[in-house]
Amino acid sequence: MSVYLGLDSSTQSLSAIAVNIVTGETLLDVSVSFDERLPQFGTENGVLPNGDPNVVHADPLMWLAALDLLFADLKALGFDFSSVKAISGSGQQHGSVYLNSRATAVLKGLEASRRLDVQLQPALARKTSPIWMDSSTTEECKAIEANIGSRAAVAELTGSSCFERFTGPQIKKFADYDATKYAKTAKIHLVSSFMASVMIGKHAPIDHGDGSGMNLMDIKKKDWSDTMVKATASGLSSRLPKLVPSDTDIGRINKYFVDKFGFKTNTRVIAWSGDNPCSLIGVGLIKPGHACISLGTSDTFFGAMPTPKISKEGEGHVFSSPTGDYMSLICFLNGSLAREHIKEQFNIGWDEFSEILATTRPGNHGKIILPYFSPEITPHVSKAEAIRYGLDTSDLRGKVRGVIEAQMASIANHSKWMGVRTRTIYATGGASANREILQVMADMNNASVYQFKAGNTAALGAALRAAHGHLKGTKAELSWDAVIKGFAEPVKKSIIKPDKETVKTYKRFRKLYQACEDHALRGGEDPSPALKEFSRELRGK
Ligand code: ADP
Ligand code: XUL
Repeated sequence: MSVYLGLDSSTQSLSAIAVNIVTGETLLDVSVSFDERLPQFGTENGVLPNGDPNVVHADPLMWLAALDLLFADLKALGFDFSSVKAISGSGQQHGSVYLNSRATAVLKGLEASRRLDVQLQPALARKTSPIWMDSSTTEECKAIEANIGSRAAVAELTGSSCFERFTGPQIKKFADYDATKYAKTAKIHLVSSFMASVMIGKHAPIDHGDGSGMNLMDIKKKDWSDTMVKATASGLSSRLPKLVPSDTDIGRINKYFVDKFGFKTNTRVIAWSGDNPCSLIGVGLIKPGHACISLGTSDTFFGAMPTPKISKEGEGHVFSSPTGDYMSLICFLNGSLAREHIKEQFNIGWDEFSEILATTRPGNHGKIILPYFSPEITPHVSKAEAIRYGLDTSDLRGKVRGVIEAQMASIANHSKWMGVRTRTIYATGGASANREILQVMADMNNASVYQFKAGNTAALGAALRAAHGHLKGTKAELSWDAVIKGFAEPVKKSIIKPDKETVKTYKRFRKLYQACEDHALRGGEDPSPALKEFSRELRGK
């Protein structure tokens, strides 16, 4: 059997997909939701409640408890762990885990009779992990950029200017404000390398893909940038794991998993990566051409790139891709949680949400909402506040359409810097199941949109990366084209075509949306008269 397992440790859940690379079958697709299955950790949507909306942390022990639970679920389903040749994984990007000097011994000596979270607890130098939703490090970003010289210089060096959620600024904050605990920190992992460390029973390296999201890696040399490391925190260099290419075999599986679940002792582990680099593979974007929009907890827009092209506006990122090339990425924080905010405010289900989208008119009668229910990453908004133009707070139908049109206009407007005319969009992530949302995506971008069979393309990408990495250098080596064939392909029949009339309406809408953004964030002209005019035009149609 040529079975490969991909795990995805995301914001709200841990998922697994297993594939048989020879027969082309997907053998399982399961998930453990943190809020539902691990209520003892007290999370809301996977994160710890905090009085300060800018501070967003999670408990790394919860991710381990989820791993025990997920594998127990697979065992109960009768999954044959001994058939797995290699495992890889995907982690929510940027989040960091701080381990003390006991970690090495703890990782090595994991006992199958005891829970993972209980065993790892004494190895934590910091109880909680700041994750990608944290936006509390503006000061640190400014300080690092000043140390380097400018925002543009940091972007040129690392592929992104300093972002609050990126690991470097987060480490700086910890080192500056919690110096005692920082002194006791022996290794700082990303979510991906932390989970991989547990899988192999020793400190795992960080792959180039996830390493790109730290403001610490030289994006062209694909090695730690001494300049960035020094500008971030003293003594950081020795605390960083090694960097490796994404297809590196990082070791055999820890005995813990052999004894407890029945993996073979020679099951290999391939370096874990970030969820977006994994999704790039999971949707088959191994070459430039198409773009993918992932509607997960965050909404992301990404695509493959042969050489690094950096956003002048400082909004996007360049990451190393699992194929060894590059990928571009833009992240919008107010994704699923903003959609859910409206759904919960009016206590409706996704069916009703979709029905409203299907029965309301594009352009929303000139009503616009800037959906910053949480501080936003793109565009940069530090204060959580949804801003409404002509939209009543109790207007259910207007708000449902408003939030989706806002999200899709924002993605279309803020991805212009890539200079790519996107005619085909691959949609993935939990909300890509919703075809009414995808219709707005198609119309706003004047592009055809396709869905995927696998809901979780990050876990699928991890499974395919496991196969690619494991077979590399053997007689059975597979090209990326061969690896993705039959798995990471959109469902042809799922095509959603743009509607010509709506495309025209949205061309104008995108400009008006931009005007609202300029007014709210940059002191631009009041767009209300133009919105009224737009509303009159819509009525006349
Ligand atoms: P992540 O991997 O970031 O944890 P997922 O990609 O699994 O997130 O997406 C989960 C989200 O998908 C849920 O939070 C929910 O808001 C959204 N979702 C699920 N079904 C639908 C639907 N039919 N319409 C819109 N959103 C949906
Ligand atoms: C990407 C980002 C998010 C996380 C969580 O830069 O912050 O997409 O990876 O999914």
